[in-house]
Amino acid sequence: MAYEEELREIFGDEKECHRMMLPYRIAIETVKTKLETLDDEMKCTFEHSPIHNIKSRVKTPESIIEKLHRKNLEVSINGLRQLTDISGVRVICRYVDDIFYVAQLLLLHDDISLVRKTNYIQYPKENGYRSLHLIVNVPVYRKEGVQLVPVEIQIRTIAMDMWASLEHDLHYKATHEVSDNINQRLKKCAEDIAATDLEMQNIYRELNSKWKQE
Ligand code: 0O2
Repeated sequence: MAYEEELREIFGDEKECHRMMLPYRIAIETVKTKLETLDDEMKCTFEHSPIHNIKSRVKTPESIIEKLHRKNLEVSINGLRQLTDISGVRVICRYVDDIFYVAQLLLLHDDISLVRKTNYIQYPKENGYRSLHLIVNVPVYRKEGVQLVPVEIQIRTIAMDMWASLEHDLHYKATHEVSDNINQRLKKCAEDIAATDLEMQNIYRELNSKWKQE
């Protein structure tokens, strides 16, 4: 099937596409509201805001079709329903401890169910990538009834986000295959950043316990 045909087959015209992607946008808003609320609560209770900022995106039709091909899935609505990262939320935390705290608090919500957790912090990817990934199902209430929508939540520190953004940018901008030497240097940057993250975490813990004692 030609690319234009595939797009039309799954997403229809612009209006149909907008309606079809609505549950994915609602699921993102639901997760963002929960995260903002828990951050607010932490601020009020502990005078510490674990979340630095939140980004989100709904995968574009083009990128959905590219992924269906890459994953060898049927290029159809059924194939699309097997993707778990159409709704994506990225949570940027201040310290490493905050990542696990935010994840733990979010998963306490009864209406959120965990589908998959991948801990790329304890087990970084071969290239040095670090983040905590959660796939959760979120109920979206519409006039047709309730629909469970998967959302991919990536939780990482400011420092991990800096590495991931630049690494993505460098690979995207590269005009030819990136050499082993460059990959090794990028991995070393990720390791240095991870060590800095831990030291910042330790400094925070030390200062915080002192402030608490005063
Ligand atoms: P976008 O636009 O950010 O969504 P997949 O890679 O999705 O086919 P899997 O195993 O489901 O397979 O995904 P994984 O590895 O858990 O995480 C996918 C997403 O995590 C990626 O989304 C990136 O956002 C991020 N990610 C994973 N590995 C790396 C990495 O090595 N470097 C960087 N910079 N980001 C990474 P997409 O689909 O690439 O794009």
